[in-house]
Amino acid sequence: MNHWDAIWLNVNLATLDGQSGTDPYGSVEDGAVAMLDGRIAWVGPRAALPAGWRAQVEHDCRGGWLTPGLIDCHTHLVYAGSRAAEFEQRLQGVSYEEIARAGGGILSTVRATRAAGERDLLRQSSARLAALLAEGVTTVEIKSGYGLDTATESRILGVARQLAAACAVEVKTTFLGAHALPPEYAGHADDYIDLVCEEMLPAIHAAGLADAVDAFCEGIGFSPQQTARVFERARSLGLPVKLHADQLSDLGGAALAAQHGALSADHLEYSSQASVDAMARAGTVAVLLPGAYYFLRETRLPPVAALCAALVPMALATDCNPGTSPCTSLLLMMNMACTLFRLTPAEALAGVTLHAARALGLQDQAGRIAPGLRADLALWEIERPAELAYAFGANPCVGRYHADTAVGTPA
Ligand code: DI6
Ligand code: FE
Repeated sequence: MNHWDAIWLNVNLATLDGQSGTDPYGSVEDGAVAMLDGRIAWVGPRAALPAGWRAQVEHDCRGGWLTPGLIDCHTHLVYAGSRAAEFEQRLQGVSYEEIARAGGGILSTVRATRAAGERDLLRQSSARLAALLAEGVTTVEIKSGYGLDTATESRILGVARQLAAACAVEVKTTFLGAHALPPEYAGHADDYIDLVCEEMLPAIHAAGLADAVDAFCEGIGFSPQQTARVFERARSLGLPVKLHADQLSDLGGAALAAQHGALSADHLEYSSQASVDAMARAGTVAVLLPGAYYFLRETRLPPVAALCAALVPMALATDCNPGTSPCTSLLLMMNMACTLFRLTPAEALAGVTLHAARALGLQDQAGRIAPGLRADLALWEIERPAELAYAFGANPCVGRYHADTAVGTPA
């Protein structure tokens, strides 16, 4: 008995499991974790290890801290080109919405992405993914939304699937056809939604390219009615939904998402108390995106106190995208969530593990160090877990272990 594939020793654990008021990290000092067949087989204090255990590989963690592998639950990381010129325009005082309405913004990235070949898209995206992984990320969600036609949306999601195969990372794909109105449908948004519902979504679903469906419900995006149509089609195909909600204005997006049983509602700067209450009732996770808040120089804060009071789980993500968050650091997002949104460092860590897993429907697979879950782990050279949110621009990750890489490999 107790013959394991690998064991981690000489280590402290932030398990994020069984969080209590006194220790929100679920800490185990001088702990041990064992893996069998890619799953966590044992976790606890080293002193409580069963007698006679054996393991093929012993990882000496040199007194560092092991956390669940980090989960970036909201990215648009497969795209081509850059929007540095728009950044310069915005710094001159032109707003994000003005740029979008003039045909720039998302549509400028759509032009670059449609023009890019698959290899080029893969190369540009791999570099961004590598930066995330270097900080201990083991699961990443990747959205489409820069194609806005069936062929390009499929190419983006296909590249996301290829990245998963190539990089020892769990990838969850999300179809975001309703991200912006493509130029060929200008003035005909309802017709584009017909295309999304009747052609794109069924084709992408049939090809097995989407794990979930998202939309951009906003003045410069799609109306609540159009969003509801996309959600109804997604649900009819058995796909879970999530939503870019209340980022620039309050269209009641988060409440709409909750009514459709969404896994998450994301951004939320303009969400009302009624939306927060609807999310709480539906069990919809709030995904906060401090990178977009910061980069757009937004001043309206997401309703963090109301979310906490309503016990809505708060996840954090990079929103990695060329227009509002050209960022590949989940650790930086943890710091910003504390400094800008007043989360605690423990809430920030839960936001990129425990709650991020729930935002992807993976709560039984990832996001905690607990028996039966995937052995996705990150090892940090730190003295206490709060250091992960405290230092910005530093990367104390010294090991990244992904369940599918047999016995786990250091970063
Ligand atoms: N909201 C965002 O922050 C990203 N998409 C969205 O719906 C930004 C996309 C972009 O500007 O390229
Ligand atoms: Fe986004």
